[in-house]
Amino acid sequence: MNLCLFLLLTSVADLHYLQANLIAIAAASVINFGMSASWTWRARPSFVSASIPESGWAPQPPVKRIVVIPTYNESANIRRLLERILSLGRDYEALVVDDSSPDGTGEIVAALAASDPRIHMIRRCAKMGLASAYTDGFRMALKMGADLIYQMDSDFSHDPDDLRRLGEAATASNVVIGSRYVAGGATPGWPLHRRLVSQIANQSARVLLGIPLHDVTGGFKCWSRRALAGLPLDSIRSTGFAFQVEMNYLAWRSGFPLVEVPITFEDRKAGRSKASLSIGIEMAAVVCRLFLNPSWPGQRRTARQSAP
Ligand SMILES: Nc1nc2c(ncn2[C@@H]2O[C@H](COP(=O)(O)OP(=O)(O)OP(=O)(O)O)[C@@H](O)[C@H]2O)c(=O)[nH]1
Ligand SMILES: [Mg+2]
Repeated sequence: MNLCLFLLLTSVADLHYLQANLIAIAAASVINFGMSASWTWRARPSFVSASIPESGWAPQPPVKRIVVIPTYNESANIRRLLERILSLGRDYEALVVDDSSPDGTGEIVAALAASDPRIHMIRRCAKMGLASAYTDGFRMALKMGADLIYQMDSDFSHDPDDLRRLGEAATASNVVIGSRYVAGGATPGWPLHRRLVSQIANQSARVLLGIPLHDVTGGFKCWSRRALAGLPLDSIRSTGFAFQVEMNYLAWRSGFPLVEVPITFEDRKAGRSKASLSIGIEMAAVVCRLFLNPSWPGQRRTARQSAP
């Protein structure tokens, strides 16, 4: 497997030998370890049927929808993004969680919020990572009385128009994931090596943790109030993008059915990505931690008991 991957990466993706070899070794090890573990010596995690909440959700209009958007240096995108979200309807509100972006993103949002009561902001004093930006935003959205809480990037990788489809699917299920890897989903323009890395991360998380999703690492989601309030957000230990996997894991272990809605993920056109090698390493570490220590706080407190 290692050799095949190595040959594929050097011939098709045109990677340097050293890079190709490292990626091939890592991928082969993870796949090998995952397959051995799940099929030979590890029992699958099991549900406690009493903890599975009803999948249906019957919102009473007007529905309060809050879109939580973490930002760091997104001044090129944020104004247009907020306009697009708010144009979807009066029931949409936006909550930006900005980490004192040096490029003035926070000032733009503050100015817009001064004239539009549907725009809110949490301003944090320094760059503290995606995970805590989201958990702070989720807690605030719940306090504000949101019925549906959406999460999305601010770089137009997630199409604001898809919020409608995610929200519609949330009437049948408490947790809706925008998925690049179900029929109808797409990642146009991605080079082969990026597809490979993304697939390896997804398959590893799926096989090792058993999360029944095609897109475990994506960040475009819609949560019902019931689901989000039922998750032990205080137990999240990720700081970066691994947060997306950890939240899916918590939701699944809480017994919430996870529904995937196809999305097209576009690469950002403006601003700079914050993705880095250390974030990738954290993702691998979080998957290993959850795999090796499948006990988690939600087991002591079922979602049905804790949801308001
Ligand atoms: N508040 C806050 N937001 C962050 C932080 N890191 C990233 N973000 C935001 O999280 C979202 C996703 O980050 P991106 O840089 O687009 O990373 P990505 O989508 O994984 O990578 P690309 O596909 O290369 O864009 C963006 O809206 C960022 O501005 C952070 O430390 N704090
Ligand atoms: Mg992005």
